[in-house]
Amino acid sequence: VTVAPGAVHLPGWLSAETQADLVGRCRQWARGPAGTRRHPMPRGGVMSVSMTSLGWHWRPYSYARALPDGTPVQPFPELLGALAARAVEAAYGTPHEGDPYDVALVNFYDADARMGMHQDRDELSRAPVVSLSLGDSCVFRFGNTETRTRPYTDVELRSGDLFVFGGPSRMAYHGVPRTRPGTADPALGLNGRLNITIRASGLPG
Ligand code: MD3
Ligand code: FE
Repeated sequence: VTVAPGAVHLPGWLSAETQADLVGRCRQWARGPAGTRRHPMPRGGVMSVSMTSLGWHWRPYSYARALPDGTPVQPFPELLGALAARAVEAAYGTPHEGDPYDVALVNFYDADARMGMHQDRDELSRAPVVSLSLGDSCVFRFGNTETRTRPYTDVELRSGDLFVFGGPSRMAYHGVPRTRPGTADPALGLNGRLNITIRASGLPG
């Protein structure tokens, strides 16, 4: 389903097996030395979403090779690079060309977590962002490139959904106004929502 030019939503793209596999891997990544953190925001407060960065460390609002305390970032899993290439091809029907995928951000949402409207502009590359959702459903708000306010479209994201944001949608404002606690399949064993975004930093190797 094309939601806007370059924004393609493929519901249920991940098999149940791949979803369960990714949940297990996210748990491992979150437990690593460069694992989950809730970032402080420059204007005060702390993000309600817990994040783990792979490949490059995202700290508001730039990428670094290591955490502020010097802990090295965990490597970018080639599994996610391969998944991103398949995702772009599934969404657009053409192979991914351009900057290689080298960053993944794993976001964990508990029942109260939200993400305010923002643009993703910390990457030097304009390669599409690949988003994979696991666990609880959420309301995903897809806006415009000019303002963080209306017009926007609310889309329900469910476990297994793929969303690819490229072209003119790459710089659109977007956010997660709420999740739907308790909607995850109990068999997945995840209490909350995980979102994996796979990106090209555009930074040198
Ligand atoms: C549209 N994550 O990590 S994924 C983020 O569900 C982020 O955790 C949300 O926004 C989440 O920055 C939304 C969907 C998404 C991700 C990246 C985008 C939409 C995007 C980049 C450009 C435009
Ligand atoms: Fe974002």
